[in-house]
Amino acid sequence: MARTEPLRLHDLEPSTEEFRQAVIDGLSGQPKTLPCKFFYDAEGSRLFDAICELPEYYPTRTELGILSRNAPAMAAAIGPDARIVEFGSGAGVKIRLLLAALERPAAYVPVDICREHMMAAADGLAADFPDLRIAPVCADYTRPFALPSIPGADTGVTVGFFPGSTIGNFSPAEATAFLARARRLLGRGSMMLVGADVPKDAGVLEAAYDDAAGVTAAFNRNLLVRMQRELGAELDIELFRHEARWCPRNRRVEMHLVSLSRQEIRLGDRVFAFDRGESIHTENSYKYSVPEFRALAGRSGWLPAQTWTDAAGLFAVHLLRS
Ligand code: AVI
Repeated sequence: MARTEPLRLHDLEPSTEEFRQAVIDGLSGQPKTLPCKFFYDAEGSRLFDAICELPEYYPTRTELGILSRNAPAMAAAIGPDARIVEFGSGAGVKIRLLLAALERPAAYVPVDICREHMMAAADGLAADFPDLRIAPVCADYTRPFALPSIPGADTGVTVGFFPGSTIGNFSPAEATAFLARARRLLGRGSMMLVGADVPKDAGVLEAAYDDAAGVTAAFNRNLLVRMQRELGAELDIELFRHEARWCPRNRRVEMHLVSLSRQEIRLGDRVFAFDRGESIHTENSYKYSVPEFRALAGRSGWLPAQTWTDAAGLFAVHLLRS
């Protein structure tokens, strides 16, 4: 199929109003929180791509290694004419390894919260895979959404692709609910490939989330930049410090913005007071051993079929069958 039309976008990007409400809700609570999905405006997506290149941030290169070594086995398990739905498609680097190995992939549906970033990646893929039907959906995939119908791409299996250990940014209960929802969305006979980071040494984990070049700190503080620019919030970014903490009890890395002094953030007629040392909890990144993740997938109705890891067991990619 030669491409003649520009890509048609299904657009459900969160509104500024939704961001404002999330900030009001999150800063009114105790402890203060902000949802990590708001990291990903154009600048946040650019910073995240830079994080993926950092020496300390092992998940991306480790997962890329697993995918490149095992893409033929994954493609054999999936079969021909597959439709791939990628949740949080971002820069679209990993999907290329899978698409290149698959036999006649029929369609690709990237789903991402950042329209600009996703469309740039989808345009690049369209140029490199001219026979692939690409139907981008700009949506918050933590909320229900519908898949676009793609004429001519309905003979093979539908496969959800969720790499990068983004599943770890949900709580275990949310992750179970998300996987169950994805199973219903993808339909009968579907499969899912999920990347999940594995617990390891605290020093390795904390360095991965607090790199020497300060890119992750800028990524975290970009939430404050967005609050100023998009919501007109009055705050002093310099008075917040980035912190990453490995919490072994919860098996998660937490990211925080810690207030360096007693201060206030003003948003319209709302005032949010901070004590010195008080933080905004901005992200959790849960880590799962292979058996822990397979058990979680099982609780959401999937059958864990195969798992691929690297030699050091730093990261795992799981194939689930419905
Ligand atoms: C997108 N997600 C899987 C990343 C992670 O590792 O939890 C987000 C991230 N936060 C800081 N560095 C990377």
